[in-house]
Amino acid sequence: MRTQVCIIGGGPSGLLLSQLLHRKGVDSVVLERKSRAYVLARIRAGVLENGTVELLREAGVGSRMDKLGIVDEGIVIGAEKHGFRIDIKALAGKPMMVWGQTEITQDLYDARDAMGGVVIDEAEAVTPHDLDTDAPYVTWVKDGTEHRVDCDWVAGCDGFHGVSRQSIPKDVLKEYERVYPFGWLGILSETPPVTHEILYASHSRGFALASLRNENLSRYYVQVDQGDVVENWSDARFWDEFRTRIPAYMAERLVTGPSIEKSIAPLRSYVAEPMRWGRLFLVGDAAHIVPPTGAKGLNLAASDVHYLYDALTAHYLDDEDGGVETYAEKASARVWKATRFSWWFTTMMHRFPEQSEFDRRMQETELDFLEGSQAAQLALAENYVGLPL
Ligand code: FAS
Ligand code: PHB
Repeated sequence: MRTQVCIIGGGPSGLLLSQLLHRKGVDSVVLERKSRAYVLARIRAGVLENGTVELLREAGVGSRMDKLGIVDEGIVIGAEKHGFRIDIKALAGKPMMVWGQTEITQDLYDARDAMGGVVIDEAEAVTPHDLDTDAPYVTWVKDGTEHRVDCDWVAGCDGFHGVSRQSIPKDVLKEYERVYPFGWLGILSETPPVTHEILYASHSRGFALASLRNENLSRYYVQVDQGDVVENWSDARFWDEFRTRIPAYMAERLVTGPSIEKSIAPLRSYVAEPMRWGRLFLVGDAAHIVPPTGAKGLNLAASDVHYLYDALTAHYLDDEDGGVETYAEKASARVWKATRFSWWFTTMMHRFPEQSEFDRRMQETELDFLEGSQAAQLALAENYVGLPL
């Protein structure tokens, strides 16, 4: 088999890149190690930057989002007893879109099928070869048979635990990491959301977040200790804790119900460089992980896809390699800015074990300053809605 771009990973990064390239006549093969059902069962991101919304429309997968997605113009910050709103759209000039990653992945799978895109599921032992030559290739095993695809480029869209980043020599790869001493326990419940604008609540008992997927599907999170497990959290315990941490005016109207999904995600900031080695490009979670506080993970994946899509279409359609040569530098610069914002927002909003009284007062003062400063709110708004691509 031969293709122009071999894409390892069939999550949002891989499927979106494949879809965009195909619409420009650039051929790709997607190799995904899990089944579609497994990929679609993962509950992840919910808030889209404006740039991501535009890219999904360009890929031809925006119609359900435009019909069913919720356009949000602000967020609410909870500060122990009260809350205040930040008018993101008035400050940064653009709104956000609340539309679940699961829906995006479903739309991308459907679009790939409709265009006859090649997405090979349950591909085992996917292995890139000869990445530092002009003739890379990728092998995999499916139903016990080994397969090979020769290609011009390999896009490593295989997430944090994928094979692509591991293919960069140890003496070339530089890694930067901060692991946070807490995680997020998230639930989905078929209940009317307590708020239509995302709530980020800072409370002495810990952080909480209120989000939604639609008018009867709420997505809520509470900060939990590092190493905590879902088995420690009955629905009743979750609801009590969540109700305590959100502003009183929201707690009064909270509708609770059984969780239909409940999981704990660890929080880390992680960046790998370079995002290109030879004929391999790293895209999305394969290259970086951010704490979900700033709603940047999926959006950063989309911005990497934007840069690589531009680069590869210029390479094939205009015989121009400026984008290929500058992909790593441009994508990485934007990754670091989103990493900074996610770290800043996480540090301000969460309780750190053993934090000093001084640190606690700094957090309270940071929130107090944010509430009263137009400049501070503008800085948050610009980052939240997405810095320019
Ligand atoms: P993904 O990890 O989504 O996809 C990679 C794909 O590659 C997977 O399907 C995997 O099966 C496949 N793969 C891995 N190794 C392979 C191999 N060797 N061969 C073939 N295929 C392989 N982001 C937000 O913005 N907001 C959130 O609230 C949020 N919550 C999250 C909660 C959790 C628990 C996690 C883990 C992440 C969350 N994220 C959130 C971030 C998340 O949305 C990612 O940024 C997003 O999935 C990135 O997409 P991809 O880069 O495609 O990586
Ligand atoms: C979500 O809807 O899952 C969500 C929203 C905002 C975040 C993180 C997660 O910052």
